[in-house]
Amino acid sequence: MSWFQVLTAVALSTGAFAAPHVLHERRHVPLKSYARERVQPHAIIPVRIGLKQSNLDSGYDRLMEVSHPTSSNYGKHLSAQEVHDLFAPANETLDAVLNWLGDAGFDENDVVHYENRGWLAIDMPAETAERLLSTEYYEHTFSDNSRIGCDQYYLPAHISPHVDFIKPGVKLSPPVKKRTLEARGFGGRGRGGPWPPGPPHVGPNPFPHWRPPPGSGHLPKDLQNCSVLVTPNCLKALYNIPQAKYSDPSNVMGVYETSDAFSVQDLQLYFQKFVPYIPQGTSPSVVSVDGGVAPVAPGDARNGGESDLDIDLSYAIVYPQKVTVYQVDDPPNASGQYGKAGFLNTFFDSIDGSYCNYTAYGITGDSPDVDATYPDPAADGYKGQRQCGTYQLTRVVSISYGEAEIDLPKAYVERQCNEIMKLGLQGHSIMVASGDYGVASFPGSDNDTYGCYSANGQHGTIYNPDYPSGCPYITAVGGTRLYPGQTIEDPESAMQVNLTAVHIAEGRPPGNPVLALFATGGGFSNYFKPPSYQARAVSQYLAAHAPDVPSYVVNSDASNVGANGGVYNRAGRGYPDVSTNGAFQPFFVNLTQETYFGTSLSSPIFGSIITLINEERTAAGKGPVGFVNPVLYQHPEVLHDITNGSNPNCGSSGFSASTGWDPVTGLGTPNYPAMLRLFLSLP
Ligand SMILES: *[C@@H]1O[C@H](CO)[C@@H](O)[C@H](O)[C@H]1NC(C)=O
Ligand SMILES: *[C@@H]1O[C@H](CO)[C@@H](O)[C@H](O)[C@H]1NC(C)=O
Ligand SMILES: *[C@@H]1O[C@H](CO)[C@@H](O)[C@H](O)[C@H]1NC(C)=O
Ligand SMILES: *[C@@H]1O[C@H](CO)[C@@H](O)[C@H](O)[C@H]1NC(C)=O
Ligand SMILES: *[C@@H]1O[C@H](CO)[C@@H](O)[C@H](O)[C@H]1NC(C)=O
Ligand SMILES: *[C@@H]1O[C@H](CO)[C@@H](O)[C@H](O)[C@H]1NC(C)=O
Ligand SMILES: CC(=O)N[C@H]1CO[C@H](CO)[C@@H](O)[C@@H]1O
Ligand SMILES: CC(=O)N[C@H]1CO[C@H](CO)[C@@H](O)[C@@H]1O
Repeated sequence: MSWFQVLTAVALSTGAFAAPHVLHERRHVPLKSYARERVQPHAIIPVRIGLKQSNLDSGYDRLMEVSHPTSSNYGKHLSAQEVHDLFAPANETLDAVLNWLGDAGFDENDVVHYENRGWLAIDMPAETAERLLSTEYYEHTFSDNSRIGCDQYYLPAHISPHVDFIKPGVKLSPPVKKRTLEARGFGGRGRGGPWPPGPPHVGPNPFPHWRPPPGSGHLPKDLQNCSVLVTPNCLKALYNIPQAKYSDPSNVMGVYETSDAFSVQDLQLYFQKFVPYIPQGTSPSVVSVDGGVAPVAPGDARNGGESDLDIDLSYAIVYPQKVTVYQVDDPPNASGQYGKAGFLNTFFDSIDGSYCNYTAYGITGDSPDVDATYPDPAADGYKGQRQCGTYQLTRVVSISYGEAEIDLPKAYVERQCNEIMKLGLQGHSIMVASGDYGVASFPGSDNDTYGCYSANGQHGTIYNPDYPSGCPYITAVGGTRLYPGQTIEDPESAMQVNLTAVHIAEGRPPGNPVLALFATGGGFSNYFKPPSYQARAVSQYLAAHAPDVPSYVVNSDASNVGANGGVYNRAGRGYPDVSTNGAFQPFFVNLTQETYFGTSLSSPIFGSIITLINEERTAAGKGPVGFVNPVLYQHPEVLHDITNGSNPNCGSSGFSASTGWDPVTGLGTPNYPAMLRLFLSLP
């Protein structure tokens, strides 16, 4: 360790506190409305300092270099080491921050420097942290947990430029919500019932009096009912997907899960009925991140459906290829359940080596409940060390979880998005479900029944874009559907299902009014601009098809969201990028077949299709496709443009699907043979 060698000769232990401070981060909306009290002065807070990384401004260009179809370096992905070296914080950044901590009286043994050089971890009493950052730490009480944070904090002027952000800080991560899980109590199980409550679903036969449409007579029997019961055969017919034949170990399909867990028996029932060539007993490998546990028994409260259906769909498309589940966080306090951590952090740590050694140093003790920390002191908690760089990430991973972008500080979101960029540089393809309530976030988000946003004089009328869909380095997947009179030969529409009406048709109570607005998530980020690969698509959409509602142009700290009565940011990154069917699909959960809805279904379908393309490229001696957006925006002709339907919410009409890219269905649904030809033609 050399950092004390660079200390100035007069290292005053008060210097760190006396230096002139500048405001580093402030919450737009102070958290005063929650019950809270000052953290006890002697309580130990695990402080994490995110260092500014170098070369991040060139990250986008580096990613385009390996992902854009016209680049001569297409497909020449970087190794993990090359990526780490490229972005590691500059030595002067590290030296400056270590000197500052040294001035404050910390010893080098107090500070843990994470392997990828992005983070410093240091445990300190609350009163010390408060002096260091000129702030006050509060413990905020929520219904089932409490989290620490502050409304703003300051750093010395010469340190601020070297620091991304500090945790705990202005970020109080909201409880992480599963795409479909947020519809808690909506899908048949009552409010207050078991957790997780499961994705929205209805009975096995949503249209009891339905008969195959007249135009379906010439179709094979198993394809006649595809408008009301979307089986794997229907999906394959819609997108011309052949039965898979490869199983190269490099192309195992990955799915991310937290808290929710699959049941082996449910998978078998699905395979038996809908994909009978998959042998009974087939089940995914489970990578347990920080104590994640799966599978569970069919009747377990954690078997809410999300994992079952992600795995069912992946196998149905990629078998004989294998599937790996990243089961993230220990069950009693899994982040999805108690919202203790940004929901992707522990996952990215486990595959990217940043949070190691956290508990190996420093003071442990009565640390208040801040982030998911391991070993977890809870009775059934995970007792091991936090995992860091332990696992290889599969080439493709599908994530059907998300939250409202605006609930996370911009710097936090940008930093996590950069991690996704680094994975793209290494040749990984990350898919995420784009959301299920149209232009709103989850019902209940931001204290709004419909999940809409309120600010700048507007109440529940501002659109509420999704995280991580707004990240320009991810492939956000929206949902589509057929209408009951249609067949697989008709074009699909945007996924928009009045679940209230379906409930009534089934003779059930109508349920929450939000269910009438169930529709594919889409819109424009408040934190990211349209990336260059998307800029033309977005401007064409806005020029020709902008909805008849006021908009705003977001400012650099996103504090003017909703200004002048605007309801969406017309200068934002648009999402989704692509879409696939996300309605009327049958799954077995807790041994019972029901019919499921949501972009949770769409993301694993699209990810599995990318896996098939990677397999063909492997067979042709080529590498993985990595980040697919630049190729797809350059060649929208390999997707079926979806031009019907919309995603209304927040008291207005939302956006409409239209010719070309739109913030409802993106570029459209896969035309597999055309996509394959294109990707095989690239180096
Ligand atoms: C940064 O520090 C490391 C280790 O002290 C050293 O090996 C490296 O050469 C330094 N890099 C630069 C650019 O000074
Ligand atoms: C299709 O729907 C009809 C009418 O409900 C039903 O009789 C038939 O069994 C269904 N076919 C399949 C393959 O599910
Ligand atoms: C699973 O089904 C069984 C039998 O119907 C039921 O008793 C149990 O409560 C169900 N489990 C959950 C979590 O819904
Ligand atoms: C949420 O809304 C309720 C009812 O409108 C209100 O009483 C409460 O203060 C709001 N809470 C926050 C945090 O805005
Ligand atoms: C949804 O369906 C219900 C029942 O048919 C109807 O009352 C309601 O107006 C519909 N809502 C929308 C937004 O279509
Ligand atoms: C277009 O979408 C509307 C709902 O927005 C639906 O009622 C209609 O059937 C769809 N038309 C076609 C041709 O798919
Ligand atoms: C992954 C990592 O950084 N591991 C380190 C944790 O700390 C021990 C002791 O200093 C090192 O030996 C490991 O390399
Ligand atoms: C099952 C379990 O140990 N749950 C714990 C999760 O964390 C909360 C505090 O955030 C505890 O109260 C629970 O006991």
